[in-house]
Amino acid sequence: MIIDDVVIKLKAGDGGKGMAVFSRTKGLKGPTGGNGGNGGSIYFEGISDLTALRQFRFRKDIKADKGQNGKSSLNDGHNAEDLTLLVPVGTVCKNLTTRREFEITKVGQRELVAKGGKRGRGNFLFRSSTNTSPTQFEEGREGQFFEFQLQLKMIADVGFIGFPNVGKSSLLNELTASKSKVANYAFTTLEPNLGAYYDLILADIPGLIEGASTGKGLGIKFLKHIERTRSLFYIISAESENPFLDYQKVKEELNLYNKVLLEKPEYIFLSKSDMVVPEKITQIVKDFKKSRLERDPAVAGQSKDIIPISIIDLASLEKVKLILNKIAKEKQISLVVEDVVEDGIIDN
Ligand SMILES: Nc1nc2c(ncn2[C@@H]2O[C@H](COP(=O)(O)OP(=O)(O)OP(=O)(O)O)[C@@H](O)[C@H]2O)c(=O)[nH]1
Ligand SMILES: [Mg+2]
Repeated sequence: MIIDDVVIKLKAGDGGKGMAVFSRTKGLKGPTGGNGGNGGSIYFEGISDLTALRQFRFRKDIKADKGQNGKSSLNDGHNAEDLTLLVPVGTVCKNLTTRREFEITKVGQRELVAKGGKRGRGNFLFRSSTNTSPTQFEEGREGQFFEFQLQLKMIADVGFIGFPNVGKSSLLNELTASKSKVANYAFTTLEPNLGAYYDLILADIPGLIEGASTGKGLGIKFLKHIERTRSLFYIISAESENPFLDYQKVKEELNLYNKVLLEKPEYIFLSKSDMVVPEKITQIVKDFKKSRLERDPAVAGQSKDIIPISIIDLASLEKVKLILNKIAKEKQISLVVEDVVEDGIIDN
């Protein structure tokens, strides 16, 4: 089970207390109280494991160690170790106290999220020409305490969307090594499934139903996982009474959730094409194109075709792969451009 939204409490370690002590030993006479150690800080660090938020399921109170108290004979207490929590790339981290928000976008990215308390000074450091026997010492400072909300926005390249039972998981399994559960009833998929097609991450999300954007079915919880995708694959069943209406209903749910989803390049597939006679497929494809030209001006510039596919028709799956190869190529180009911009080679 993927954990994608969790609130945790972070308490950085307090600083250790300074010591106030006097030595009577010859050669070391006077104040010899050591300083405390600094408290441990807490960091987040990005990793590629999308399931990493699972560690917080039963571990919501996280504390870094305190610094050790100062000791006699000028011995300082040890600094506490910092604590590093590994969170998946694509996690939006919101400090609920300060409202600061940032995102972990890269593997190895490290962010300080709760600073450890500073050490307290021992009485040795308080001596001066006017006070050679200070009794002062400091308590360590408190480590920071914050509540954080961690939300995973998966970074998939292609999102599969459509009504329940249209074959989204079956398609994912055919294209990747994913072993998503497939069955002939609605809501078989309860959590998003990911699969890798070479360098592309494909995400199959639970089926949407009308009203998903307002919380019906399982839909809305998972729509955030497709906010970041490069492209969307709409999967419409050939067994549907009205494939174009299905397509429009799914789009409307996306529109109500976040208009930006409609701006993504889209590809539309007519699944289970083997269940319908070829003449009917031809008719659906023709009607679909016509309706889309008339009623869907938002997709100007995109292909208006619905592409028949079936998991038992290998030639049709090859067509899907050609599209994925094209998306993979575009991704490579855009990653190179992003790197170049980041390295400052392109500078405007
Ligand atoms: N004949 C035929 N059956 C298919 C095809 N693709 C999927 N199916 C069947 O359709 C049913 C639903 O498939 P799933 O892949 O579970 O559908 P889904 O869209 O993931 O469903 P949800 O997870 O409920 O949203 C299963 O019984 C599949 O075996 C296809 O191309 N042809
Ligand atoms: Mg499924």
